[in-house]
Amino acid sequence: MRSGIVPVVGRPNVGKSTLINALVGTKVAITSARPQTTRNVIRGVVHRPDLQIVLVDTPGVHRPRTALGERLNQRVVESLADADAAVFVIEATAPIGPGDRLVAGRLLEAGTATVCVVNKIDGTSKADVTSQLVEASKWDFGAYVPISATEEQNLGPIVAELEQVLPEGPQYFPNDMTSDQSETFLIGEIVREKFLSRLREELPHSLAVVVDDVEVGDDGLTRVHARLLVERDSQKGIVIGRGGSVLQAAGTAARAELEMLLGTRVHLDLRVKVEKDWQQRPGVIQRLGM
Ligand SMILES: Nc1nc2c(ncn2[C@@H]2O[C@H](COP(=O)(O)OP(=O)(O)OP(=O)(O)O)[C@@H](O)[C@H]2O)c(=O)[nH]1
Ligand SMILES: [Mg+2]
Repeated sequence: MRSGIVPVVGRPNVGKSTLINALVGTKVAITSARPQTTRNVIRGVVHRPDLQIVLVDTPGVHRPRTALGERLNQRVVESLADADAAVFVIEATAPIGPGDRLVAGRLLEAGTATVCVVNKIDGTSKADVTSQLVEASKWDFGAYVPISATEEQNLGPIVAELEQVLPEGPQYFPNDMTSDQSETFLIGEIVREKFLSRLREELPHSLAVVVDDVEVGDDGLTRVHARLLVERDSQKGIVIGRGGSVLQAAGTAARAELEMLLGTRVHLDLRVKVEKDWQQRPGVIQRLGM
């Protein structure tokens, strides 16, 4: 069989995680309109007859302002070191910028066989997509594929291109495994996703979710205990919202999705805790698996 490790790279918010979920066929990574949603290196597996593609979701490459930011960028560069190929995602809805060029430069330096994907073609005109493809082809990557990850448009050619460049190799994951992350990790991420979409500006970057306990009861009820970490006292109130409105709405949305994921009823116990400047503290970053 052909198989390989394929990092999916690009600047924040271009749709890397959305694309991985679409290719894998199930949610392995959370997505949001906020940049820097992905913080951990997550593997999602595409299974086809005689083909296994291990997609590696990576944090968006950006200018680092914190210890966490620096660590995230480092992860991306490291991910290229043992890559068999890469998927480089840019978006059709915005001009190619310094962030895209930075990632392109890294890929060309590393000499990784790369499929350049122009995402979000549903959000702009054909003419814009064409000019973006022309602009991007100056980088001279092996293949270019215009797609919409949300509409699942034109994803087949990505798999076909990767199949051509991947070597003969082992089956890395069993057939029924689509991600290397634990259920507990995904539970925490789903909770974080529901808050990201409800919080504005800088706060999303200050939020982390720690799942302390998942108890499966005999009564068909799963009890999930999680802590929401924020960096400052002032942020605590924002995460809770006026009269508990944010906590309530995000909690309800998270519980609904967790019930689908786990196939049981779910009781979600959320606490908000201030952990001063956790992003600057390597100990905390490590504890969160980042
Ligand atoms: N219109 C449109 N929006 C998309 C498409 N793909 C992704 N998005 C949206 O773009 C936003 C970012 O998507 P993500 O998948 O979280 O992006 P990412 O590259 O993983 O972002 P980071 O993890 O922050 O680096 C979300 O709001 C998605 O719904 C697409 O094909 N079309
Ligand atoms: Mg992501």
